[in-house]
Order: sequence, then C-alpha cells, then structure tokens
Amino acid sequence: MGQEVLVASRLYPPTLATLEQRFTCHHLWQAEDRTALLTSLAGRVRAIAVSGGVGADAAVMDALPGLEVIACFGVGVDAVDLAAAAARGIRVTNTPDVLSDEVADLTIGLMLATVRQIVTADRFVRAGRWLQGPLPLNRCLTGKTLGILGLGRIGREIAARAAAMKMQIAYHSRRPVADVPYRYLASPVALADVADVLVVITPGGSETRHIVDERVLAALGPEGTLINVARGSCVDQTALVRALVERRIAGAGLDVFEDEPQVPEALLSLDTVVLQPHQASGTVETRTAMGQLMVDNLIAWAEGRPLLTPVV
Ligand code: NAP
Ligand code: 8YV
Repeated sequence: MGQEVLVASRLYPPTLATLEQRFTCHHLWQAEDRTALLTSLAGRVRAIAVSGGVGADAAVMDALPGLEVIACFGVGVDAVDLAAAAARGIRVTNTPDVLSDEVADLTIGLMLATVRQIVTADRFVRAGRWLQGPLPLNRCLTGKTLGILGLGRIGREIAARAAAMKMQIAYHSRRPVADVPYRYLASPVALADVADVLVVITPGGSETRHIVDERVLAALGPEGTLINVARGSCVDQTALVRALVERRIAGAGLDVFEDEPQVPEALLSLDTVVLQPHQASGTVETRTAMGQLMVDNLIAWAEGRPLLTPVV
C-alpha cells in the first residue's frame, strides 16, 4: 500500500473506494478522539482528502507537520485557509470544470422553477386546487435580462444556456471578460439594476461576503428574482429573507445557505422561493468525475508529477 492520506470529511463512497485502492486512509471524520488521531499521524501523513464544504484550517495543518497537499472534492475552496496553506508551503487542489455543466443545468432549472412557479404549481395540482380554477399567471423569461454575478467557468455555461433561451445576458466580475459578447456592468448594484433574474456564481470567502446586500436587493426590485448557486456567504441572508417576506423582490431560488443545512424558518412557508439542499453538482456522473480528479491529483502528488488542478 502507498502513502498515507487523512480523509478529513465524509466523501462520496465510490470516490473513497477509489482512494482506498491507492492509499492507506485514516478517517478523521469518524474519529472519536480527533486530537489523538492527529497526534498519532503527525509526521506520517503528508496529504489530506476533504470535501470542499469542510476544508481545512490552520490547526489541522499545524497538527500535521510535513503536510504537503490538501486535495478538495469541489471547486470552491473557501473552507480551506489558503493563506495558512501558502504560509506553510502546502499545496491545495480542487475540481474545476468537470462540474460546470451540471451546476449550470441546475441553475437554469432553479430559475425556471422559481420564475415559472413549477414547484408551487405542482403543489397546486396535488392539493386538488386546479379543480376549483386555474393557477394564477406567472412571468416570461424570453427576452428578459439575466444578470450573472461572476462570469467564470460556471457563469459562462449558465450564460450559454440562457442565451439559447433567448435571454439577454449581462454580468459583473471584478474585470470585464475579453472574449464574450455580453454586457459588462461595473458593480453588483448596477448589474442588479438591469437584471430581471440575478444569478450569483462567484467564489465564497471574505472577498465576496454579502456581495448581495440590501442595496443589491433594492436594485433588483419587486419584479426581480435572485438565484444563488455560489455560497450562502455571498448573500446577506437576513436582508434576503426580509426582502422576500416584504415582497420587495419577486422570488428566490437557493441552492446554498449561510449555515447549511439550516434553512431560515421564514423561507419554508414562502411560495415565491424554491429551496435546494446544495445539490448543484449532485449527479452520479459529475460526483464521480469530481472524485476521480481529486484522486488523480493525489496520485500525481504521490508520484512526484505536477498537480493537475492546483489552486495554490
Ligand atoms: P471561477 O471560474 O473562478 O469563476 C468565479 C468568477 O467570479 C470569476 O468570473 C471571477 O472573476 C468572479 N469573482 C471572483 N471574485 C469576485 C468579486 N469579489 N467580485 C465579483 N466577481 C468576482 O469559478 P467557478 O468554477 O465558476 O466556480 C464558482 C463558484 O461556484 C465556486 O467557487 C463555488 O463557490 C460555487 N459552486 C457551487 C456549487 C454548488 O453546488 N452550489 C457547485 C460548484 C461551484 P474576477 O476574478 O474577474 O472577478
Ligand atoms: C460540492 C460545491 O457539493 O464544488 C463546489 O464548490 O459547492 C459542490 O460541488 C461541494 O464542494 C461538496 O464538497
């Protein structure tokens, strides 16, 4: 058996099986005494495999002197203390690109479900209310403006799908993207102001914390819909709940929340909201591809080859 790897969180079982074929795995997430396990592995374990949602802090890094690489299952690495990793010379890998189509598909699905009230309409039929009369009319997406906050790998896939639906595309990132035909807006507020639907797909972390705040929601306005598939931290959730309850925005489709898996009680009873359990990349095909890329990064590290998808 090859090198030892600390598995710091629950992983997709087929990914774990692949990892265990190649490495000796120690399971921190199952340990009754985490400190004792880390102490017993200090100096031996030089690699961590972990889900992006759990990540790694400076304390774990310090507990494992000799740690060389943290391989994340997921593209977002906001739960990894990247500064602490860089300061200790620890490399970090993630799983970009292989999930972009999947996340874009779910984003379009959430947008349709929210604006066309697909979930509400399903409940309407099941409750027998159709027998009493038709569903109230909802709103059209064709020709409307989709504002994409974060035109990166996933943002571009969302844009391509929405353009095929005959939507107008506008976006904001910190700098304009050279090779796209879409309209650039210089701030999140300016983007929300022109958007009928605003999709958030930036990374999480301190730089984007509450990038959608009270002012952005006000600019989106009572006809506007917010879709968040990025991170819960990107949206001021208290302000969002208030805006939804007071009908100052039309609706929201949310895959991510500030304190997952907790969802604010107020959202559960709102028909203008569609809620998902952070499942945008959650298909067998895509989770398998993400897992393979995470394992392949670790194999490259173990064999002394360049990492496939390094973050730092
Ligand atoms: P990416 O290619 O790095 O794209 C990120 C985009 O955000 C870039 O356009 C970037 O442009 C922009 N951005 C970064 N910081 C910004 C800021 N402070 N203000 C405005 N724009 C900013 O990443 P990706 O692969 O598309 O993934 C994006 C994120 O989606 C991930 O980090 C993750 O958090 C989230 N995600 C969620 C799920 C889910 O299950 N819901 C699944 C996958 C990914 P500039 O650098 O030019 O600003
Ligand atoms: C994963 C994600 O569900 O890739 C990301 O950033 O948020 C999702 O694909 C998550 O990372 C699971 O660990």
